[in-house]
Amino acid sequence: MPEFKLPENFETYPEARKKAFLTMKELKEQGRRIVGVFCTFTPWELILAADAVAVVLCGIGDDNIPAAEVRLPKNLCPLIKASYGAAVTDKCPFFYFSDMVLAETTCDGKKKMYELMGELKHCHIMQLPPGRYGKGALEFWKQEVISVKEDLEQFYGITITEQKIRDAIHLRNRERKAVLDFFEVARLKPSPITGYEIMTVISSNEFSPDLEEKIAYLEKRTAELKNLYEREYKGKPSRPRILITGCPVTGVMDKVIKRIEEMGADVVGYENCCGPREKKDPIDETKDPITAIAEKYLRVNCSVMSPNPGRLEALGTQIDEYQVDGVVEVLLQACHTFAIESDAVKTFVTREKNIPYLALTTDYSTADQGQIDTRLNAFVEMLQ
Ligand code: BJ8
Repeated sequence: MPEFKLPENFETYPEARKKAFLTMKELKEQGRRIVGVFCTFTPWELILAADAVAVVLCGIGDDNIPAAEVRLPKNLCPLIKASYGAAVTDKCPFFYFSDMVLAETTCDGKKKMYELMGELKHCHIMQLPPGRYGKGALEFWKQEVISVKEDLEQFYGITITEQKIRDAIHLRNRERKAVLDFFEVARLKPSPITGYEIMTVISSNEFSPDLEEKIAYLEKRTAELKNLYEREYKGKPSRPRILITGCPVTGVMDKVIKRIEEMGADVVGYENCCGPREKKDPIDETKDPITAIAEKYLRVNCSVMSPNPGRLEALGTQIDEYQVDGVVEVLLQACHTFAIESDAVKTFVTREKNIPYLALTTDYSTADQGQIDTRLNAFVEMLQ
């Protein structure tokens, strides 16, 4: 069995991170392939078809940001700085043990950061077309999907067969359904699970190398929660129900999500990449698999796409389905695409859906916690 070294400063790491390092080390020692990813546009099916495990590399803490700011500007999105900082300091077990990184040209900050990350590890960068409706966008993107397949084959010295891709699509569609059903438990009123717990379950399962195990766990948990609702929640009054939209929130869970729930409201849904955004949209299993993969990922409703009307449609559906009373938009500092879209989101939420909206611009530090608390408190009070 091959031996893989831990980083030199391993002993200084907090317990949770040590545990994650040891799990990843074990995977490597079992001979598993590991590919780091960042974004919802990434075709995970190809990674699965290469018999590799996909691990998410998005940084969620502010401890490695100073190391990132040695080369990156201070006024950059905290997600980008935290991701690069964790990689460059060897503090992210998922980056450390990844064989390669599968990245994408979404926002300008990320795509330029990947150039620096490429100095540390092989980064395959998918070129995303700037819009999904442009002439030739799908054909261009399809070629990018093919180039991912070819790079995985070359990097690992393997052949990815069409059958392997079809099997991966089928398994991932089943996983999507299990994750979606779990998210949708919070459509029950009152919700038998907090938004904080939802995200804890989703993110702790994200790195599960065994998708069958993950699906089984989520199905069991969903059934348990539905039973719990029937026994203890049904017919009881509901607290105000809040939907989160905007940038990914895994780096501000304690700062925003936990605080909303401590103040007396329930976070029932996420209209962002932490939520069911892409889970609602399975890959067509009847088509040529590469075309089906390209079509599916080009439909992701991210603000980096121009125009991006699908996001408002999805937001409207989620507001109705989850019986939402108010929307909180989380904008990570210096995220221009979501910040610009927030004006349209506010107008849609307040004028078309007739419910209150609050935008919070924040980063991964705790410096603005007092200010965030004041604004959230006023918002929750207004809903009560
Ligand atoms: S599909 S949301 S995961 S790009 S890094 S855009 S917050 S400035 S993360 Fe994203 Fe893919 Fe879109 Fe989803 Fe803004 Fe920060 Fe850029 Fe970000």
